[in-house]
Amino acid sequence: MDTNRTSKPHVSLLGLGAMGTALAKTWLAAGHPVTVWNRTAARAEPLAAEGARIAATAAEAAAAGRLVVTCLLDDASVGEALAAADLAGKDLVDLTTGDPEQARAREAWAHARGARFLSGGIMATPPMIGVPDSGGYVFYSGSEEVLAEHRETLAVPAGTTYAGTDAGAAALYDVALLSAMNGMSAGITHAFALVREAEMPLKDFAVLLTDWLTAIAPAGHGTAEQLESGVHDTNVASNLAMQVTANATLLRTAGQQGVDPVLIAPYLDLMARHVAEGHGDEDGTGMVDMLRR
Ligand code: FVH
Repeated sequence: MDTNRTSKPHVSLLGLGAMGTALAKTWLAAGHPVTVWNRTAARAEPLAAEGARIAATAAEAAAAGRLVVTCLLDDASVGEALAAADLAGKDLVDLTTGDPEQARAREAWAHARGARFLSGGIMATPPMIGVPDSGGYVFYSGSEEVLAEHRETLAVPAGTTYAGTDAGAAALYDVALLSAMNGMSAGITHAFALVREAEMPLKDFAVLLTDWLTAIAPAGHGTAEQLESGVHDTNVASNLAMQVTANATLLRTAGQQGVDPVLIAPYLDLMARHVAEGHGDEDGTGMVDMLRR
């Protein structure tokens, strides 16, 4: 081990895919002693030149220090990789994407092996890791003590946001934000399909699109307020009845442009159903609870 890397906490990192490699490089650059393991050993070798110690097995990597971080493909690969590792007395921080139930089950699995557990949901892409102003961060949930003890180390690659004691919370908020992103991406895809052959250069349209989405995004605050108060029909600027009438224009325009409305139709259908059920004077907030039926 590099003798200069002794004053900062050690990190055992399992998984050197695109994200794991970015994490490893950031901790190494910050002067942390890092022991890495990857199923395909060749992916670990370049990190030796940057100061990483390469473990031959996942169990050896886990044995190298108290803080054990996993960043593997999926939850099943975490169980496989750590099957033979002694986790007694370890703090396992799992940054692998999974669903809330998997995170809770992984916490119970870690506790049964004598480890404390913290689940993480990474809200960043690999190029955002270690870049302070990138906007990237990681949701953490589970043991608040583990986060408190390792926060300084965990904050090196990206910001830390604690989501609660339920180990499944980080996964839940991660998935909620990714789901919202997918809805936005569906809208962006549909919008570009509409204007694909139109006069305006697409890069100019992209400016309009980005500005519009940025202006509209704060509507999420109003949604939260209405859901918390249970009042959906006061201060309504754009009622659903009007919106559903306008939606017919959206669908006709898609037809005129030869664009399949498949990406927006389910949402428009849900709006029409809500109006048919007597909620035309509200905005769309009530549809949140419609989905939960
Ligand atoms: N990359 C991204 O943009 C996203 C951003 C948000 C968070 N995700 C999640 O991070 C986890 C790792 O993602 P990744 O980008 O590093 O993924 P890959 O480059 O595909 O690397 C996968 C690593 O997992 C290893 N692995 C797969 N199966 C097993 C197994 N059964 N046992 C042990 N290791 C396994 C794989 O090893 P190898 O193929 O090199 O041998 C890689 O190290 C992920 O949960 C994302 O959803 C990234």
